[in-house]
Amino acid sequence: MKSTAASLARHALERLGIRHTFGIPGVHNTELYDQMGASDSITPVLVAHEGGGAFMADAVSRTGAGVGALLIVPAAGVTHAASGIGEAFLDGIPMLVIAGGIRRDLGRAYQLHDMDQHALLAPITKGCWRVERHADVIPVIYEAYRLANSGEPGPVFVEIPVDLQLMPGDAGEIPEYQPPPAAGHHADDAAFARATDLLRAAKHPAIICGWGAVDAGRELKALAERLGAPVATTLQGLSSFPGNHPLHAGFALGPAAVPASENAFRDCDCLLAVGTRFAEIPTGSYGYQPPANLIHVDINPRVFGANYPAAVALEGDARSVLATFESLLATMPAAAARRDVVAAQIAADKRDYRDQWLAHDPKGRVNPQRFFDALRRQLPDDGIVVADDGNHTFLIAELMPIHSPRAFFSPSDFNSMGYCIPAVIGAKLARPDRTVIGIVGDGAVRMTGLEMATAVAQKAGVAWFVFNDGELAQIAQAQETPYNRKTCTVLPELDFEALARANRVAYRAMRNDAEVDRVMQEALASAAAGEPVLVDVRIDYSKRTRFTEGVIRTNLKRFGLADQARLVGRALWRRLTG
Ligand SMILES: Cc1ncc(C[n+]2csc(CCOP(=O)(O)OP(=O)(O)O)c2C)c(N)n1
Ligand SMILES: [Mg+2]
Repeated sequence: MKSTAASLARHALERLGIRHTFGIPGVHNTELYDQMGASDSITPVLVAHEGGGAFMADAVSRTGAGVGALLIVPAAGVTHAASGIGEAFLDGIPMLVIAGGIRRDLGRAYQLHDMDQHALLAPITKGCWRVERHADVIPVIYEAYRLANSGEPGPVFVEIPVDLQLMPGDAGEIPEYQPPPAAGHHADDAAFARATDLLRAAKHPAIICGWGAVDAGRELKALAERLGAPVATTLQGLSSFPGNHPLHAGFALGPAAVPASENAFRDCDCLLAVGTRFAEIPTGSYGYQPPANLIHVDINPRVFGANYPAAVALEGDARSVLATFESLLATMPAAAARRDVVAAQIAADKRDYRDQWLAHDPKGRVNPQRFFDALRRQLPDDGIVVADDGNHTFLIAELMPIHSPRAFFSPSDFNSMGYCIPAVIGAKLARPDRTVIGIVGDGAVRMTGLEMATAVAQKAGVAWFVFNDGELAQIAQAQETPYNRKTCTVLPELDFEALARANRVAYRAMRNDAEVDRVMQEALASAAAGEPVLVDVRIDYSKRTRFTEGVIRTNLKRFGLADQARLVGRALWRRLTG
């Protein structure tokens, strides 16, 4: 049978259940676009910028309802998309990236978009392919997709040269897609025995979970309750354990953590880490020191010992490993007394921290705790909250309990600003049944804000809350003490109402505490009615998060005494001299 590579690619994507592709057409992929446009099951979504498209695709995958796909031009489309591909790579999110490739049949050099895209993408993808003949189109897409979804997931890249897209060729035998085998575990009985011995013997066991545990909520709850163990989460794993569970201690570990977590983990003598890599954010720039009895569970064995040595390392899928723990510990009496003590302390610490925020005078602006109290009251339990990167991210992590799995997304380890506005759209397209809202900094809005028009075009009813403080706060706050100057972190003014109007989305201002409930209600009603809305939140940033304070302290301690003296001296001098 003779087919064009474009029609073969469409067949593969339809079989894989891809429902949206994100990108922009160009001369190297219009044939692919024509095919996708003719498909009954695939909607090719036109984005404003491929970077936004990549964040949308990433968010589709994070919902768990399918895998996000990009359809982009070579070179310029690839470099634009690279931030979103990099985010998916470091955060372990599957993504299928398809780009056209230059013609190989002309024998000409210096064609448009001619560059080695594979060299560019190699460090931020799990695998890259260039299809060389028609018969390989479907097998290569299937192989790439399988790799994207096996082990620790991640993005993959397939280049389809434009001459193959345009011309029919021998399609060969069309295979069926074979999904990767169900993820189990590769740990032996002896390792499980050592781990369960440590857990049984521990006086203060505790659990930290990351995104790798996001689908293991039931198993985590059962284990935490049996052990009477507090549970902290990473930033990316904020939705891996319900924020309203009595053993939920909160975000991060150590001196940069919320007080409930710092206190609950202080005497920890055995730490069970599930689906986390002890990366920079959850450890507060490595200010946290785990106990020697560290049991580390992860699907990717390269994470073991990367930052902290594990007493026992168990390679495997979180659900599979935790289910095995559950059966091995079935005879252990539940530590009910410990559970009650731990839960009571967590509840008291959370109350106290919340009260501290409520007591802080927002000086006529919006108090962050009042904002998140209203959001939690009005958002359904399974509503999806999407963050960008900045001070607002850590406010969410500390002040907003997330109740359901896969209900919080953030650009975590690649830490790419510009994520939120497009990711909200991707999440809503993948889960039209869910309420999807974004919380985004006024700096990040500038990067991908024109993607709001894409929500209108796709009829995605979503709400974005811009935390409007006039600064790149997360960095400005870190400049304040050591430099006493804010070089390049004070933003030029931007008219958000005009930006909303230009994108044809609704606009609301939330100026102070008195307006929080009403404006929140109006915004969520607008989103529910299918009308995207931008909410300009005059947020008060005068109180620091625990995270920022903890990280600044940890990094200052890292300098030797002489350098500390030099930095403090410079800060004092600048304070005196202005
Ligand atoms: C692409 C990119 N550029 C720069 C940074 C560095 N950075 C991290 S947070 C931040 C401030 C973000 O400012 P804004 O969006 O206003 O959020 P806020 O901190 O004020 O809540 C910056 C510049 C980054 N993470 N990503
Ligand atoms: Mg800001």
